[in-house]
Amino acid sequence: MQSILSSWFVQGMVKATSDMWLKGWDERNGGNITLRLLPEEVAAFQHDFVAEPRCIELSRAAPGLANDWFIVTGSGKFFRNVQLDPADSLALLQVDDKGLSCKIHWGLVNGGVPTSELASHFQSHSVRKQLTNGADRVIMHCHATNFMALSYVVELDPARFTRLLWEGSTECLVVFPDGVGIVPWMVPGTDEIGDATAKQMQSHSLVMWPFHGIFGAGPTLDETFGLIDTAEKSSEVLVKVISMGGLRQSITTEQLVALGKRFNVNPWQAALDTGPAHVA
Ligand code: 2HA
Ligand code: ZN
Repeated sequence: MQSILSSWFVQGMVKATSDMWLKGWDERNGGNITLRLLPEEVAAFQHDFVAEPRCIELSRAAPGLANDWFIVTGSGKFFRNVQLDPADSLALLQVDDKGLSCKIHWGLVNGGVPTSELASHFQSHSVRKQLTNGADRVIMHCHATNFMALSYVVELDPARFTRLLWEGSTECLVVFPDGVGIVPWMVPGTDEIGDATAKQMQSHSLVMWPFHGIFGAGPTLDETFGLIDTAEKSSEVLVKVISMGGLRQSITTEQLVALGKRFNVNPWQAALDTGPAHVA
């Protein structure tokens, strides 16, 4: 019998959290990941489940996720430590048939609860699951350093900020043609920031939490990590460019349109229309 520790989803969470730790995006207990799983993917590991699963009430009902399975990072757990002891840091849970609570079937062996950002994750999962016909299965949050740094100096307008990132690296428009949403600074771990984030997830796969970090949505752990990594790479270039005195030349609107055509993506019109990026 295969141990759940060697399952693709536990190993995938180990890889994602380890890579994010090495990137410097997840100091201490910063960051959280949730991955939606299909019943047939977890069925083979029932022999590792606890006999009496603990039940956790959800702060906000998630009827769109009724009966769904998730593997999630634990509240207060360090990404650095997931690779050392996945069973202590991760939880495998199933939402009940009304979307009001969830049961922890594996993990958090030394106690604890799922990520403090479960509200933002579940509200965003509900939106992305419906929007993508079930294709999106991952919500990922971290404190990507350069992306955060930009939030202190750029205009906090989603179309203007998207345009800036698209110009910061040629890959960006192809990887996130829907652009980046922005919520106001809000207290983390609340239903309110969850609502605001999920609303942005209706039209963007990336959302900025100013002075805090980034939320990304995608079909797999690799894709979602890659999405955040691409936005962070462009942010790093832009931090350097702005530190050297700002943009002297950049990718033009016509070139961005050509890029979209070549790679068969539909760039967010508002970010094309807003005109060339500049940072005051
Ligand atoms: O889990 O990153 O936003 C720690 C956080 C909260
Ligand atoms: Zn955070």
